[in-house]
Order: sequence, then structure tokens, then C-alpha cells
Amino acid sequence: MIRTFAEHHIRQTQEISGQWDFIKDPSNIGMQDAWYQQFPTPETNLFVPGCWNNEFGLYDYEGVAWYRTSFELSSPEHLRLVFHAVLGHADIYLDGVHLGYHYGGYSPFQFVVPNAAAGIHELIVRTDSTLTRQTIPIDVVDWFHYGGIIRPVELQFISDVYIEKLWVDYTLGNQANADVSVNVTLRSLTDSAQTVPLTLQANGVSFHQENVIVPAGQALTVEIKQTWDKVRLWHVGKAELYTICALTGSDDVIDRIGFRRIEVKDRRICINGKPIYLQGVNRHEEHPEWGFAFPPKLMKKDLDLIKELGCNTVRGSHYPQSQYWIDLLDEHGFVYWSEIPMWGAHMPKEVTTDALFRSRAMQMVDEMIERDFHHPSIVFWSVHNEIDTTCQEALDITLPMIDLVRSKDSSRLVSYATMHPLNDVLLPHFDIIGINKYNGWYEGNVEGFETMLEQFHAYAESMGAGDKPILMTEFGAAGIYGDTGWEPRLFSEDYQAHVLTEALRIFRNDPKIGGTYIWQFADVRAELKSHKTNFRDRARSFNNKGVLNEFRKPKQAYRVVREIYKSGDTK
Ligand code: ADA
Repeated sequence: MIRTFAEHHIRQTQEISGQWDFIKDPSNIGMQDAWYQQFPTPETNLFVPGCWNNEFGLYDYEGVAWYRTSFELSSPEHLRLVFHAVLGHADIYLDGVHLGYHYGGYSPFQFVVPNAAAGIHELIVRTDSTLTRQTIPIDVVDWFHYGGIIRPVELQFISDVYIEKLWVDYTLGNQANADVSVNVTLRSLTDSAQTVPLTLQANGVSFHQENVIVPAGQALTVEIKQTWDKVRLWHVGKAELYTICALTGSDDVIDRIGFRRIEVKDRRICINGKPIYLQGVNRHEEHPEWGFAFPPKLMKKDLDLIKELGCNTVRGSHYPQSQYWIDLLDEHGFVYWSEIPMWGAHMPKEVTTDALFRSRAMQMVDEMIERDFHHPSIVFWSVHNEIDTTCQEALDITLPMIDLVRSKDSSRLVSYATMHPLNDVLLPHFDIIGINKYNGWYEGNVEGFETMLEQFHAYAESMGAGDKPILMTEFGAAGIYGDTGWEPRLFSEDYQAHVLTEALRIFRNDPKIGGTYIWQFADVRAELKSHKTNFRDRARSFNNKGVLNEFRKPKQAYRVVREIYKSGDTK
């Protein structure tokens, strides 16, 4: 399942899931002599979507691997092949023809194949999960970078003229009226102009109809502007969603929006004029059995556990997460922080000057917003986490990213997470400042947060950023599930609970802090390999700072945080 609702009623779609042939190619010989065309005897079959690192013998494998499957068409069709996420580098071949290449890992890409013949078609995917100094994330990163086709592969059957894109934007007036603009791009796959009846519906009721002449073989975008009175607002904790459908006689695209106004007042994030104190966790979309190919049923369970903790927000650390997950957040009135996987705690600053690295970062920001623009739960677009923000290079890479976000979406807040709050040069440029700090773990005692925050507020003032909302985007301590005692030893559940209790007391007493995101929701597999020397303190090869363990069992920390978050006690 890709979404919590059907994206098409007319357009036929089918997921190409199940067992695909799989073969490793550690020496990368597959590109030579079109080796893949005689696809060698598969080593094994792997389930798609899935991560190979969850399978026997592939636990540690990083590199090139090939997948192969086939599908049958009973008649000629125009196909749209959608890859919802393939980790790292992906090359797609259909019947031996290279359809294209995509770099990324967490956003979709697609190919249109007009007039595919009836019969059996062979689909081959070359993937490469290798991390380098030019990939995002780079080769040193504190989560396990799996390989594989992690989200569904979808086959869509499209008509001669099909709907390529539906984009809905709005500006809210003061009387709950909305100036709505809907852009529909229609694309023709034929060699003669076609007249197409276009209808737009909101919650099943038509609000616009016209006949559109689409020129042969080209795309045409139609823009419709309307004012809607008395729209029902989407609130935190009380979701109101509108289903928008664009349809022609032979195709349709359905998506959902929610009307809400995001502002910043007195250092608080306000939704529809109401200040919201944010209580959240950082969530990796990861599980020991599924890796990043996280099943929808577990997403609902994660959300139930996060709600039970007393949260109203989640940070999607550290990459765009599944659409199904964000749909759930929309439906449950959650605030969501979305970001790209630029993770910089161990990144030399030279990396950020590399042209390829930069263009990949821009592309990832672009793709994140393109995919998720309609979700009302998304309040923050975040452009990086813990890069070196103390130098000119930080400004050079960041300002174009901020400009890109604002040029695509002026309704949301642009954010980042800094680990250098006391000498960060970027503070004035963002709408929101996220601080990651680990007093009580990497740095001194947890009480040290008080001094750090005093110094930070003075520094922010001196930088002209004293009025910006501050969110504590990461803090916490490792606690090994089941290790409890009478004394708060490092790595015990007791110590972790102590650090979180004290940290939350300090943050909730600081009126300049608008919310907290605990590091982290659940333990995650760490990037610990015998030849790598980073993260040697990751006991069990996990980052153990979850308030739940990796199987979602509660530690003491979950119970103490629940008590604090449910108390509603903040300044
Ligand atoms: C950083 C980082 C997280 C995680 C955390 C930790 O703040 O952003 O991904 O690595 O530290 O556990 O040290």
C-alpha cells in the first residue's frame, strides 16, 4: 500500500511486488558487455519492497546489486512505471533498454513507456548502495544505510492523454475563505490534438468543468483559481481533510489537502493563530526485520505509540519517510518535520563545496517538496542536520537551499538542526532553529543545558536571531532495554530516564523554547561494521537512545516522558 486512500479510481494500477531475482555484483562487472542482458543465474530471490541487508548472508553488504522480474500485458498499453524509492543509485532497464537513472533513496521517480507491446516484459533494476564523500548521506553516518528497492514499484496504465500532475495551493483569508489555485498538467502521447473533458472535484462535488485541447505529443497546464467560502480548517489534534480529484473521461488523479495557516508569533509556532507547544520524538522509519521497507501496519502502531506518549509532533529523522506514514499524520492532526538525509556530524566541510554533492542536495529538497507539498501535517521543511555551521561554506551551501524551499513553498517554515548553537553563522537565515545537544551523554551533566541555553540566547540575540522560535530537535541518552538497577549507570534504563526527565524540566521552563523532539522514538541499527571505526560506543550495533527498543517495547524513559508530556505543564 502506497497511500491510506486510493489515488486513482479510473487509472488502473498494479504493484509489482513479490519475489524478484537478485544478484550481488561486488566488482561492478554488470555494466560491461551488457552482462545484465544475460542475467546470470540468480543467487536468490528477494521480496520487493525490501532491504537486502535483512537477509541471510547479506547483513553487511554495501555495493551494487541487480534485481529482475517480469510482467505480462494482455494488450498494448501506455505504461507509467513508478519507483517509490530505491536506495542510492538506480538504473532501470525494460526489455534491455535503459530507461534512465536516479540518485536518491527516499523519493519517487518514474518513466513513461508509450505503446508497450502485448506480451511478457523484463524489468531489471541496478542499484548501488555505496556511500562516498559525494553521496547524501556521506560514508560516515549514524544509521544503517540499507540497500534495496525499499518502497513499492508501481505499474500504471495511462491513456492517450493523461494527468501528469495535480498541484493545489491556497491562501487563507481572515473569514475562513480560501483563494484556491489548482494546476492540472495534461500530457498527450498521441500524434493528433485531443479535446479532453476536465472535471475537478472536492470531496466528490464538482467545482470546475471545461474542455481542454491538448496539442499532439505535448503537455499543457491548466490553472483554475477560485475563492472558497467557509473552508473547514485542519487543526492540530483535529484533522479536516479535503479530497481533491482531477478527472478526464479516461484518467484521474486524487490527492488530499488541509487548510491551515502557519505563523510564528512570540517565539511560538502558531497553527490557525493558536500557539502550539510541540512535544515530539525523532523517528527513523526502520525496523530490524524490514529495514527501511517499513510495513503500513507497523506505521499505524508507531503512531499509536507516539500518541500514547503524549506527542503532537514527529521529526522524520533523517530523510523523507513513506507517504502512507505522512497520510496517517495528516489524518491524526500531527505536526511533521520533514528533512533530506544530509547528516553532517562527521562530515568534513570540504564536502559541502563539492558541486555534485550540492546539486544532489538541491535535487533532494526539490523532490521532497514535489512529493509532499499537499500534506497539511508538514509544517517544517528542513535542509540539513548537524553540518559544520560555523563557516562560510555553510552559508554557501545553505542559502541556495533555503531559496529553493521558499521559491517552491512560502507557506511553511524553513528549518535545520544545528550542533553548534554557540557559534553558528546560519541562525538569522532560518524561520526556526533546531538545536541538537547531548548534555548528560556526550557533554558533561544534563544540568549543563541551563548554562548552554543562557549562552545560546545571548549569542542568538547578538546575531539578530533572538526572536526566532527554538526547538530542541535532539537530546537524550542511550539506555539498553532491560538494564535496570538501583543506580543510574551509563547505558542503563534508569540513567536514560534521568537525563530525559531533567532535560525536559529545563527546556519546559525556558519560555524561549517552543518544543522538544527526544532522540529518539525507537532504537535503530547503527552503521557499525568491523572496518569502520566510528560509533564504537553503539552497544549491540544499535543506537540505543530510543524510548522504545527496536521491537517497540517500552523502556523506563517511555513511561517518564509520557507522564511529563501528558502533564501539559510548560512555560
Ligand atoms: C546526532 C544525530 C543523530 C544521532 C545522535 C546520536 O545528533 O543527528 O542521528 O546520531 O546524534 O545518537 O549521537
